[in-house]
Amino acid sequence: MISKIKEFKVLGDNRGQLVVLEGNKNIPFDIKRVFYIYGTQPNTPRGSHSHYKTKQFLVVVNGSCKVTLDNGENKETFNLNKPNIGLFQDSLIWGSMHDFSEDCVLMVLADDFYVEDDYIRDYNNFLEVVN
Ligand code: T46
Repeated sequence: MISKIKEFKVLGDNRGQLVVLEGNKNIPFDIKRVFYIYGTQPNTPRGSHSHYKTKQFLVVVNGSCKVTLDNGENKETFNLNKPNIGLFQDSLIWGSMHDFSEDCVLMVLADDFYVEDDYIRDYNNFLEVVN
C-alpha cells in the first residue's frame, strides 16, 4: 500500500456535522498552505505530477473524485467520497486526480508554500528520481 486513507472524527449534533483538521495532530505536518479545486470538467484529470519535498493531504469536502497515487513501482486508486476522509500524498509520490463528480470540491492541505521548482511534471523524470 502506498498511502493510507484517514478517517476523521465527525463532531455532529442536530445542527449538522463538523470536522476538525489540525496540523501535527490529525494532519501529519504543519499546514502552510490550503487550496481547493472545483468546477472540474468531465474526463479532465488534474494533478499528474509529484513533488520533491512537499507533502499534501487531500480531502473532498463536497462530491467525490478518485486519486491515483504511484510510487514508481505500484499504483493505487482511492475513492474520496466523504468529507470526513482524507488521503495523505507524501513527497515523491506521483498523484493524479480524476473522475470528479460535477459538484466536487477537492481541498488540499500542504506543508509548504507554492514553489514551482518543487514540482516534477514529467513522468519519466519522476521515474529517474525515485529509482
Ligand atoms: C494537486 C492538485 C489537486 C499557484 O499559483 N499556487 C498554488 O498553490 C497551486 C497549487 C497552483 N498555482 C498555480 C500554478 C498553475 O499556474 O495554479 C495553476 C494551476 O496549477 P496546477 O496546474 O498545478 O493545477 P492542478 O490542478 O493540476 O494541480 C493542483 C496542485 O498543483 C497539485 O499539487 O495536488 O491541484
